[in-house]
Amino acid sequence: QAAKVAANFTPTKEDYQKVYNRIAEIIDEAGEYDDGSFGPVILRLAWHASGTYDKSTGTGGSNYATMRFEPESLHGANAGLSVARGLMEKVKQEFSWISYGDLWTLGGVAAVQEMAGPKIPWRAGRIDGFAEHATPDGRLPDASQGAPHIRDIFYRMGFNDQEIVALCGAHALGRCHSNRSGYEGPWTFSPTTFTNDFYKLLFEEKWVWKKWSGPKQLEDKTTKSLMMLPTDYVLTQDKSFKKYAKAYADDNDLFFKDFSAAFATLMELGVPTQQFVSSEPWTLKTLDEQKA
Ligand code: CCH
Repeated sequence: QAAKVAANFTPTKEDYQKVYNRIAEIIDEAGEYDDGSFGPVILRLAWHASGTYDKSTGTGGSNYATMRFEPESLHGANAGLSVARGLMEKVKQEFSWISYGDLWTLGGVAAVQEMAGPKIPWRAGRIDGFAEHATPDGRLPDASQGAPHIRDIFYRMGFNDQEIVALCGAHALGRCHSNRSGYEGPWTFSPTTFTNDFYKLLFEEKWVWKKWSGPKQLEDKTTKSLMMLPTDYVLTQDKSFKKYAKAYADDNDLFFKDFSAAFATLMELGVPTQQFVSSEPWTLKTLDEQKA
């Protein structure tokens, strides 16, 4: 451990695999928390740390891990992510050499892979920034809105319609918490396993507005135990989005391939190319693969 804090320590792929492994262990140590995994909330941290990117100004993105600072940490969209930042802080105590941006995005990669998702190619090289790099509120999507808003937000990051729809398939995982976003409930019956069920359910279930005092959200007519946000439902209503959502509902391999590519891009938003420690991305192993 002492060697790792020495100034001349240059971490290798193996060192990052050790960090990955520690995150993977923590994902599994959730006990009674939510559906028994910290994976979804760790994934959401990685996404919100990256999704602030604005291609026209080159600001935001994962490079500086600015969600550590107020007011970004207090933005409404980031409610509840202190849970994930706290878990990542435990990892940081053990591997002090890693930057927060690398740590949080590696968390996103570990979450997807450990929850049976596709492999996500990943590169190290983000550096810690300062409070003045923090981004203004309003850069992350508002779930109550429609297709124009989703396009405004994701086009600003540089994504196209196909990538938008692929990325939103992450809602196969996790749930909404009324004390965080105001919305309530999971999208799928297996919220800790990465699948294309989000798209399948969008088309197979009949979705009706939930009658409650909370924000407008949909529930499945059959069991009333699943939910969709207005922005999720738009993926079946907008002609261009619908084409991709249908394709992912019909073809899990296509979804995995497209999600992996779009998510790898998302994790690198805002990071100057010359900062990456390797030109070729690394594919890190799951805990299961290392047992074999
Ligand atoms: Fe999301 N997301 N997301 N989301 N999200 C929420 C939860 C998760 C939107 C809104 C919400 C992506 C895109 C969008 C996850 C990953 C991704 C919640 C509930 C809202 C609201 C938060 C709460 O109450 O805890 C909107 C709007 C969009 C796009 O328009 C993308 C892209 C990703 C990742 C690639 C994950 C995972 C969760 C579950 C978190 C948890 O704690 O279980």
